[in-house]
Amino acid sequence: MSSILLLHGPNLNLLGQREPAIYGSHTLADYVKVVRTLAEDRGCAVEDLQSNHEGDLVDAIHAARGRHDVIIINAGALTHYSWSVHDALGAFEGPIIEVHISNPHAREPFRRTSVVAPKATCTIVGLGLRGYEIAARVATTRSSQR
Ligand code: CA2
Repeated sequence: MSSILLLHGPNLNLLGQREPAIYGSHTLADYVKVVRTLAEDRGCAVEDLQSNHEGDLVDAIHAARGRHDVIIINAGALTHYSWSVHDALGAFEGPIIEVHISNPHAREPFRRTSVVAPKATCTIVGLGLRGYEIAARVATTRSSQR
């Protein structure tokens, strides 16, 4: 059975509780559920982790090597400056799908840079829950393999 690691970075545990105008009313559990349901339907296991600590995400990416086939990552604000997440992703051999709930390019200038993107197979932004569904479809499709 193939396996997906779904990672969420800082503050995404607050989804559905604050800033509904930007991030909507869905909770983190809703986002995880969309990926898990679709992936499991297609015979793929999902492990998920949300952390507010950069090192936890780096450790999880290291541990994914040889254990998971695909990483789906919304690194939160770490997207824009975490070279340690960037470097860790560089050591992962499978496809990496970067996903964002909002469209960072339509927001403050600092959000227009992603240090995750150069390591990602593809990036999906601005589609909310639908973006996660697409990410799960891509992750469970053989042609996503790089
Ligand atoms: O749109 C996305 O998915 C982001 O990755 C969300 C990050 C943001 O820094 C990125 O630029 C784009 C922020 C997540 C913070 O989430 C909150 C949710 C509710 C209340 C407060 C923060």
